[in-house]
Formats: sequence, structure tokens, C-alpha cells
Amino acid sequence: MGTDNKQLNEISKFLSYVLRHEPQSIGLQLDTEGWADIEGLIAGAAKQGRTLDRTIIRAVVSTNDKKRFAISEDGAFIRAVQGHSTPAVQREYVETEPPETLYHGTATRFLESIREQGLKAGARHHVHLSPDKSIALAVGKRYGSPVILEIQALRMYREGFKFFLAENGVWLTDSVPTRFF
Ligand code: HQG
Repeated sequence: MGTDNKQLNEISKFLSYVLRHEPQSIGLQLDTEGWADIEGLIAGAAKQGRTLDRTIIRAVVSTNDKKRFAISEDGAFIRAVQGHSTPAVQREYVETEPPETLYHGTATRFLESIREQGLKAGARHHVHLSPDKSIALAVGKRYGSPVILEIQALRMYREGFKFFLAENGVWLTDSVPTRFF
């Protein structure tokens, strides 16, 4: 069976689902840093009739457009580097000083609520920010007509807000009050 982009993309979506959100859906255990045993992942997927092997998992990890996943140095474990909603995972990211400005892409229909409440993490564990406007635009487009919010990240940091940089370049913070827009 050929491993075309469509197939890799489809497996990436499956991995996002089980490694970020619903590991229990295939009986998979994640540790607090998000690591799952690759053999357990293959076995859990097989129970749902989904055939995976180490070669295709490695291909998904290495070709992934947003570098969403990482494999441990010993090759035994895999994790999503950010984007979790499952309470099983509480990653300890390294706190990092952010650049002056970071961007958050959202949909215009969320703006009224965001202007009232600021940015909230929602189901995921953090608010996701990007140093790149075009990435923020693409993120916003997933939910409708997109809009980019410019966040005064360095000012937030200097006022005591924590920022974390995930291994794939996505910036994370707990919430963004409106005074930093
Ligand atoms: C919005 C993708 C109303 C927020 C991307 C967003 C990202 C509010 C939505 C990653 C709000 C949450 C995360 C408030 C925030 N009122 N709406 N007070 N505060 N929102 O998907 O940032 O492709 O959980 O603007 O690249 O869109 O999956 O977060 O629209 O890095 O790897 O609530 O997902 O990565 O949506 O995306 P999400 P997000 P992947």
C-alpha cells in the first residue's frame, strides 16, 4: 500500500485525536508529559481495525507540516508536543521570554465574546499564539471568517504572565486579558 499524503494526513488526524484529546478511546495510557508507548498505540489502533506500524508512524511524524508529534530518543514512545485537552497530560513546558508581539487567529464570530472575556484556553490547556501572522490567519480560518489579534506578549511577560514555547514553535499562555490586545 502506498503512503500518499492523504493517508499520512488521515493518520496525523487520528494521532492528534488519541494523543491530544481521547487516548482512552483506544485504551491508551499517556503519562503527564504526554508520552504513549508506540506498541500500545499500534495495538489500540489495531483493535479498531486501523493498521499502523512503526514505519508509517515515523513517516507521519517526520513529514508533519506543523511538527505536531515527537518520538522519544529511544524510539519507544510518541507524543503530541502541544494542543492537548486530555486531563491525563500536564506537560511542564520551559518558561520562555516571548517576542514583543505574538498573533492569535480567530473567527470574527468569536470577537464579541473575546472582547468581553479576553482570550481563554477553552477545551485545550492553553491559549495558542504564533509569531507568524500568516499562520495565525490559517488558524482563524478553521472556524470561519478569520481575524488576527495582535498580542503585546512581552508586556504581558513583564507584568508576570508566563509564556511557554512548544518544540514546534507554537507559543502557549494561560489567558490573555483584553488590555494586551
Ligand atoms: C476562541 C491548531 C470566545 C479562540 C492551531 C479559538 C493552533 C474564544 C477557539 C491550535 C475566547 C478555541 C489551537 C473567548 C478564545 N470567547 N471564543 N473568550 N477565547 N476563543 O482550536 O487557537 O492544526 O482550541 O480564538 O495551529 O484555534 O490542531 O484553539 O478560535 O496552534 O495542530 O476559541 O490548533 O493546531 O479553538 O487552535 P482551539 P486555536 P493543529
